[in-house]
Amino acid sequence: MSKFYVTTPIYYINGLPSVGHAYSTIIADALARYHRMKGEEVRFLTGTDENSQKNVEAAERAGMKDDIQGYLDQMAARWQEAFDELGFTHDRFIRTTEADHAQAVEKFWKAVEKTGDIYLGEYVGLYCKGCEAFYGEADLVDGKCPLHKTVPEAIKEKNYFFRLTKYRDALLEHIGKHPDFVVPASRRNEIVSYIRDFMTDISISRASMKWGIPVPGDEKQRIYVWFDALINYLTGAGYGSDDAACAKWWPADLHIVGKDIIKFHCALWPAMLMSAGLPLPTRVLAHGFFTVNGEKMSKSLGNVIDPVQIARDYGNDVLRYFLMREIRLGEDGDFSLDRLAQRYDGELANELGNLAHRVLTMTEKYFDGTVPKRTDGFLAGAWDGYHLAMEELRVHDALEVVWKLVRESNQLIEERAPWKLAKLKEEKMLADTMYVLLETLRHISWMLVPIMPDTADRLLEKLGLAPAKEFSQAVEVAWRWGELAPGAKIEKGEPLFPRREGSQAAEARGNS
Ligand code: ME8
Repeated sequence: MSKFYVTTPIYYINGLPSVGHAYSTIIADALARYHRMKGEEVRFLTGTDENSQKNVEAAERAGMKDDIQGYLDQMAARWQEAFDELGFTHDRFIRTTEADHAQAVEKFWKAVEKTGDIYLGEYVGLYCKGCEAFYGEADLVDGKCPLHKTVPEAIKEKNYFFRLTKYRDALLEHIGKHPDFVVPASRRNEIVSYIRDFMTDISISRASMKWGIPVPGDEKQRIYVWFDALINYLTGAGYGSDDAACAKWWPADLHIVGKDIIKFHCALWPAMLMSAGLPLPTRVLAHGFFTVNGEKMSKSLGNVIDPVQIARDYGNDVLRYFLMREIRLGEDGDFSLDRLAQRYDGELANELGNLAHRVLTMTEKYFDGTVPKRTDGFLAGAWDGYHLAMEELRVHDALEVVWKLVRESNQLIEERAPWKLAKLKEEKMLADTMYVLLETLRHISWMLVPIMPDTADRLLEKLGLAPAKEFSQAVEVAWRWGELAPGAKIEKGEPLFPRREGSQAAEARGNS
């Protein structure tokens, strides 16, 4: 049986999850669900990056400077609650302050040391705490960090260094040979130019910090947070604690990251793995960043959107749908509550919700709520297009395939006008039309399983079927045309997407 090991970045917990953090995790969740649906063994890892100076400062601000771990415990618990409420299906929520992670980091450090890739050197650099990274003068804008607009601190100390430049050629060769290593292609060019022209050895310990994992053999130094954080992907596979699990899950099949952290994932991380003698992850998907109503989402602008609140207002599936539909995976985009409301009214309530409602109502009316006799279908190519899009990490295109079916079905209703067929007693044509519509709805449900899991199960229930995960045969059977059994009872129930009070669609309906 093939396996799929997918990860998200581990998040800093100096604040609560924003819709940006939810975005990476939603994509990972959708892909995890897709591979589970296919019957593969899946491991989905997410969690929190806790050995960061940022978290320490947040603890100090919260009046918990003497109990940093207590602060982290509280925050990690709040992140876990949020992720549970959002319905994420991660197999592990990893925290880098956990014991098995410290163990993995120690083992990894020693492996890299043994290769001769760690040396002691003097570090003089400009450190941005916001980024947890050093900058060269040339990287700064008006002497400030380009991301955080703060003046970085000048730091001079004896540090351990990692011989990153030793891996320059090997990294370029790997990326050249595996065009899929960095997706999408636009990011690949960016990373190649960084590796070729800018990459230097990096300092991987701090003498000045008190929080973090101690350097093995030199307890006065703490391991640089990024060196420790990246190793979480190995810890989550079992490295350092469970060799059999690690052999099964490593290498990861997919790391999902935002475009802000690709240097770490596509240069530093693979070089670290090469040095430790471990295989590299198969793919790194760098998704884009989104703004909020055209502006960067930031605490100082006070425009950080809380994903849990949106999910409470609209439902988890609506948040998932919006993020995966509005933003082409890999590109930048904008998050706007107006756009979300528009898509809800137009695509979810009107197109999908209405389709289900009309088809089920007509089945009740003309066939006493039972599925009519089978007929041939018209799904040609839809599943192929859907699978290809999911495999190539174009979730937006997979949704496009689904919406094409939704629109074609609505169009079929208009063209065939079942109410006219009923009047004219065109029984065969009426039965064929209704079977095609019901069976297409069943296929739509299955395509939505990874993307809008609650909606998929509700729709299956309306069609008189069990939830997707209770399907007892090979899933390919569910994807075949004609599996909806004639004579089965449907269950219209409540609308999938109730009209919102005050929405234009609701007003239009009220006026008609
Ligand atoms: O970088 N649009 O953690 P972090 C899209 N701890 N994605 C966004 C976003 C936005 N506006 N804002 C945040 C770190 N993200 C490190 C990672 S991994 C070994 C260590 C997402 O809390 C995106 O995935 O700053 C980005 O890469 C991540 O949150 C950064 O989270």
